[in-house]
Amino acid sequence: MLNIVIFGAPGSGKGTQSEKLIEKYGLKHVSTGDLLRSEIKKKTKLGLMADSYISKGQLVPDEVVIRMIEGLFEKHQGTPGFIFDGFPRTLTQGKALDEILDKKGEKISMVLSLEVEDEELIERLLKRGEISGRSDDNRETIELRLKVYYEQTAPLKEFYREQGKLVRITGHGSIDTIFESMATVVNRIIA
Ligand code: B4P
Repeated sequence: MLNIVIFGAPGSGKGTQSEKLIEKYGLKHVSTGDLLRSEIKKKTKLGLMADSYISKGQLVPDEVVIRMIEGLFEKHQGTPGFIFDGFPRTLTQGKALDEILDKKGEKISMVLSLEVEDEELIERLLKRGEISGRSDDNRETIELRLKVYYEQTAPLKEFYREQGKLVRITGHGSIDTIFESMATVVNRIIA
C-alpha cells in the first residue's frame, strides 16, 4: 500500500494538495479536520465537543481523533492506500498511527512536509476565513493555532526524520508547481 502523511502548519496546503494526490494516485483521503467539521455540522455530541476546541484554536484530545482513525482498514478494504491529512498532529497520534498500521502489516511510506513561512500562512487563512465562515479562520485563533502547531505538532518532524521518512517540500509557489514537486517524490518512492 501507498500510505502518505501530508504534514504542515495550518494553511500550508495540506487539504489542497491532498485532493490532487488522491486524483492522481487513487488513494483514500483521511482528513481528521474534515471528519470533525462534518460532525460539527450535524451537531452530534462529538461535533459539539470538537467545536469547543477547534473554535479556540486548540487540538481535539488525542483519544478522540485516534478513535476516529481506528477501523479505517475495515471501512476501506481494497484501497491502494491512504493520504493522512492533518493526522497525526501530536507524537501520541504518530505512535498510535504506526501501531494501527503495524497491526495490518502496513507502514507509512513517506511524510511530505509542506514548508511555508508564518506570514504567508496567516495571509492565506485570513483570506479563506472571508469565504469559508470557519470559526477558526480569524486572526486571533490563527495565531493560537500556529503556536499549538509549533509546540505540539512540529516535534513529529523529528519523529519521522529519525524513521527516514520525512521529505521537505516548499509550500510556496503555485498549487501546480508544489504538486509537481510532490509527485516527483512519490513517483521516485513507488518506482
Ligand atoms: P484542518 O482541517 O486539518 O485544517 P488546517 O490545518 O487549518 O488547514 P489545511 O492545512 O488543510 O488548509 P489548506 O492548507 O488546504 O484542522 C482544523 C482543526 O481541526 C485543527 O486546528 C484542530 O483543532 C482540529 N483537528 C484536526 N485534526 C486534528 C488532529 N489530528 N488532532 C487534534 N485536533 C485536530 O488551505 C489553506 C488555504 O490556503 C486555502 O484557502 C487554500 O486555497 C490556500 N492555499 C493552499 N495552497 C496555496 C498556495 N500554494 N498558494 C496560495 N494559497 C494556497
